[in-house]
Amino acid sequence: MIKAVIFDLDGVIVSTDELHYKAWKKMADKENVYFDEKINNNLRGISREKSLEIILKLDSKKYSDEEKAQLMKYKNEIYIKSLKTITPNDILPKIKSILNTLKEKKIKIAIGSSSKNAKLILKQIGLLDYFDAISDGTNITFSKPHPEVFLKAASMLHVSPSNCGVVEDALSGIEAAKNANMVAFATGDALHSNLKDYDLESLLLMV
Ligand code: B16
Ligand code: MG
Repeated sequence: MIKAVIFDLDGVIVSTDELHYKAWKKMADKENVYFDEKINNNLRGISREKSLEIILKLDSKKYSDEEKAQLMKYKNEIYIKSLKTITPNDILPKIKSILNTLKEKKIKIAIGSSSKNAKLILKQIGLLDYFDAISDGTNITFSKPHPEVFLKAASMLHVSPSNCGVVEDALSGIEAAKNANMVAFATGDALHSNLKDYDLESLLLMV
C-alpha cells in the first residue's frame, strides 16, 4: 500500500537538462574536452562529482582534487545563473495536478533529488514549502543508484520504504528506488528501464 510518494526533481517536476548541458559544455570547451548531448543524457540523476568524472574520462590530462573542485565551481556558477530564468510555468505538464491529487488524498509527498541546488529550483518554481520533506544532494553521501536519498526521505516522512512510491526519469533513479525496496514509477528516459514497476500514468490509480 502506498502511503507516500517521493519525487525526483530534475526531469520529473522541472526539466533542467538543457541548463546542465549548457553549463557543462562551457566547462568542457574551456578544458578542450569533447562533450555532447548524448554524454549529457547519461548524467541524469548522477551527482555533480560523478558527472565531472564521466566528462573528464575523455581527457588524457590528470586533474588534482583542487582542479576538479574549481571546475565544478565554474560549472555550478553558470548553472545557478541560468536557474534564475525558470519560473512556475516550467513545472512539467500533469505534475501539479498529480501533486494536488496526492495532497487531497492525504498521501505524503517528498523530494528525493541528487541536486545540491534542489531548494533553489523549488523556490524558483514556487514549490519550496509544498512538500512534507526534502531529501537532496545536501544530505547524502552516496549518489543514485545508491538508495540513500530515498531512504532518508522515507525516514523524514516516518513511512516505511515498502510503503513509498518513487517517481523517476533516470535509469539510475529507478535502480535506486528498487535498491530502497520502494515502488518505482517511471517517466521520460526511465520508461526504458527494465527495473521500473509502473509508468507514472498508473500512480493515481494506486493511491
Ligand atoms: P547539482 P535529480 C540531478 O537531479 C540531475 O539529474 C543531475 O543531472 C545532476 O548532476 C545532479 O542532480 C546534481 O545536481 O549539480 O545541482 O547538485 O534528477 O536527482 O533531481
Ligand atoms: Mg532526474
